[in-house]
Parts: sequence; C-alpha cells; structure tokens
Amino acid sequence: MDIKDIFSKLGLDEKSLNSGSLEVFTPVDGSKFASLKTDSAADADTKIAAAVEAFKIWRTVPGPRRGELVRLLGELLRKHKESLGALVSYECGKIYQEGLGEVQEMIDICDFAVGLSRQLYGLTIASERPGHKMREYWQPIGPVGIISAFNFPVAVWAWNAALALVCGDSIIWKPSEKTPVTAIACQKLFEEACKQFGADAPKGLSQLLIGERDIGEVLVNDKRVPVISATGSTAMGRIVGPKVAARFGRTILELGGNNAIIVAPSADLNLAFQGILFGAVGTCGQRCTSTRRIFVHDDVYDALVPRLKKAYAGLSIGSPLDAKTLVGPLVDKLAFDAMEKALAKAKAEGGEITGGGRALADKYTEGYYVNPAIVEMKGAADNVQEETFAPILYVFRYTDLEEAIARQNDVPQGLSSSIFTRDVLEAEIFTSEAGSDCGIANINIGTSGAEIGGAFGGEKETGGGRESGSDAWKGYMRRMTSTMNYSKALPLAQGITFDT
Ligand code: UN1
Repeated sequence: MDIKDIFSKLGLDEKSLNSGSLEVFTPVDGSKFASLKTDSAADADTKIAAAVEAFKIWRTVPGPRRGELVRLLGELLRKHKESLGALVSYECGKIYQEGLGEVQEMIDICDFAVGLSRQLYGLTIASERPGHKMREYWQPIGPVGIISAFNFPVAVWAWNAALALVCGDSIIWKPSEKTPVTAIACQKLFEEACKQFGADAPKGLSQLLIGERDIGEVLVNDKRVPVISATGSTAMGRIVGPKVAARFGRTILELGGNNAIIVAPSADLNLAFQGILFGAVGTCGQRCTSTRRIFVHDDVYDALVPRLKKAYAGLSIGSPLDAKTLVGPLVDKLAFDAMEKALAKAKAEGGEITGGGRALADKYTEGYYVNPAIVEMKGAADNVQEETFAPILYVFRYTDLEEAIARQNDVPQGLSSSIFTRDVLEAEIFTSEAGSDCGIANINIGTSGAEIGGAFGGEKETGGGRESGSDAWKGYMRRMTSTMNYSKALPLAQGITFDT
C-alpha cells in the first residue's frame, strides 16, 4: 500500500500533515508518517465558540433536513470506503478487513441516523387536570464533545457525530493522539458533505481538536459543551466523569471491558471456537469488546481448549495490510509492555501460558507484533480483574452455571458477555435479572463485533453510557415537558387549592 496514494485519494495535503510537533507513527513498522500542528488552549477556545455559534443555527434546521447532511456524509464514506479503511489500518494497525468493517460501521450509523432524523419522537402524556395536555419534546442540547480512542479511530466518532448532528447539535472531536490523521480525513469528508448540502449547514458545525491530553481537558472543562461522550480506558473516564459532573454536564462514557464467554455443555463447539477466536485475537485483542476470559464447562473443556491452543499456534500474524494476516500488531511498545506485565503476573499466580512474547521482531524492530496468549487459570478462586488491551485469553473451568455467571460478573467492568449453549433455560437465565450484569449479553455469538442497531455500552467501570442504536439518541438532546392548558380555569396539580 502506498500511503501517499491514500493521502491523495482522501484529499489530504502531505505538507500540512508534516507541519507540527505531534508525531504520528504507524504500528505496522513503527515509522513516523506525519507530524501535525496541535491546537493550543486558545485555539480550542475559538473552536468551541465557533461550535456554539454553529449550534444556534443548526438547531433551527428541521430534523429531516439535518438527516440529509448525514446521508451525504454516508454517501462519501461509501465512495471512500477502501481508502479510509486502508488509512485506518495503517494508522491504528488493525487488519485491512477490519478497517473496512470500521468504515462500514460508519456508513451503517449514518443510515440509522438518517431514518432517526424523522423519528425524534416525544410522548404525549395524560394530564390529571381537565382541559390540559402534557407533551414531551426532545430539543437539541448544544455542542457535543467527542473523545475517541485509537482502536476505533473513526467508527466511534461516527456513532456520536451522526446522532448528534441529526439531533441538532454541533460537534467537537478530540481524537486519540495516536490516530489523528484518520480524524483529519473524516473532517475533510464532513466538510465536503457540508459543501454538497448547501448554505444551511453553518460554518463550524464540526470542530476538530488535535493534540494530547491537555487539549482534551480544555474540552472536558468547558461549560459551553453540555455533553461529553468519551470512549477509552477506565482511568480516562475516572478523570473525565467527575470533571464534567462538577460543572453539571452530561457524560456518555464507554470505558473498559473484561468480557467473558461461558461455554456450556450443550454448546455447539464449532461456533464457540470461532466466536472465541475472533473475540480474543481479532484486532490483536484491542477492542473494548475483545474476549478476555472464557469459562468452559468441565464436560467440554478437553474438546475445546486444546483446539484453541492449536489454532493459536497457527495464526497468521503479520502486516495488517497483507490480505492473509489475521493478527496485526499492538499499537505501540507501551501496549506490548502491558501485555508482558500481565503475563508475568498470571504466571506468578500459577497460570499456564501458551503463546505470548514478541513475533516478527527481526523484520519489524519498531513494530510490536505478538503471539496471542492463552492462560489456563487452575485455581477455582482465580479471576482477572484488570483489562489488558492485548490478546490474552484467560481460561477457567466451571461445573455450575450459577457459579460461572457469578464469576463472570465478579469484575469491576460490565461491557460485553456471552454464552454458548443450546439449552434454552440456560440462555434465558443468562439474560435474566439474575444473569449477566453487562450492557451486552449475547447467546451463541461472541462478545465483540456488535451491530450499530443496539445501544452500545456497559455498566460499572465501563461507565454506564450508551451510544449508537436503540434510543441512545436521547443522550444528545434535552427533554422538555410541556403542559398546555386549553380550559378557562387554572386547576392546580396535586389537588391544591390556593384561593385568594
Ligand atoms: C470499541 O472497541 O471501542 O462491538 C468499540 C464491537 C464494535 C465496537 C467496539 N462494534 O466490537
């Protein structure tokens, strides 16, 4: 792949990509491919002010017309799917197929948002007073701040941006400092969509803040931004959440996961095998929905776990741009160090490790390729409480479903979970009030690769936010309750009399 060619297909100007101090490296081989000008706090202030002005105009544009802008964005994404997918692959290291998948996810949410633009429904509510009616309106709320992570550098922006835009909000995006070039590409496509849309797309509707954590903090602390949607680590959320709460802003937090799969005795083991493999080694274990733990019933342990180990030994690890590759690199050395540390800890605790360690180090001295690892945890009481953003799969045995569910839930995070079973009662228990405590609880599919139609997010240290489908759009609007009196009297609610 020729990165210069990709730049030119996406209308990115090479000179401006090499005009500043923020160095951007590709995980493919660790080489630097851009150095970007960063925004200062003063720049951020100007951009936020512009987003406020744009919001004042955009909120008055009818919802379905706002949907048209998102439709145009979706069309441009279709047109540029291959080049943007390749840039995603190059900048964050996921394999090209997954880069394409990520752009598809953007297209899908645009389609969803276009339909939604005609369905921003509020309720009508029965009033307790004669001659009165109550109505609920959903109104645009203001500029929405979007903080995204390196592992889904563009799709997560689109989930937030497409919804916020049809909801009548302007958007301000702080992408990960590891993946700002894809953000610039998206911003360009958005600007092109605005051009095609016409004059009622206000200038400054979408703002991009390039820089490190300090610039994210400016956004988080700014009270002109009523909603901050942040995706990333629990550590990041612990900083962002209280800061936004302190100014009574709203957060939509999508943080860490510690996702588990339960494999029951009746499971279709071929499905379980495929679901676990993709969940655990896909994206080199760097999805927030990646499968981190599996609980395998004693009866099927020996039929499944050795097969997984064998598959791990034969995985094609290599450049994410190579069509044969299934496992690309970790994003950087820090990620590799974290994986090494987690494996050392597991070993010290008696875990039996298959795989692990660096791969292709001779070929890519600065690219952090690894052998995905399986860790068999022998002790029944063991659990793994931390999320390590790397392909480590912890394997546990179980005998009793209730106990397996309890252990699955016994972690600080609550994002994604699944069970492989053909026993309908087990499946129903898993999704019952006493079952999985996660935001996502799947049956006979793995933990990762959620569709955009459902609300995405989870409980506990995952942050509680919901993005993407279902009624997640309500997080991007303010709810107004309006009581209308069409009578000639003024009865008070609660039966109060207040005669003068
Ligand atoms: C993330 O890893 O931040 O379910 C999001 C999935 C994707 C989104 C993952 N649709 O794996």
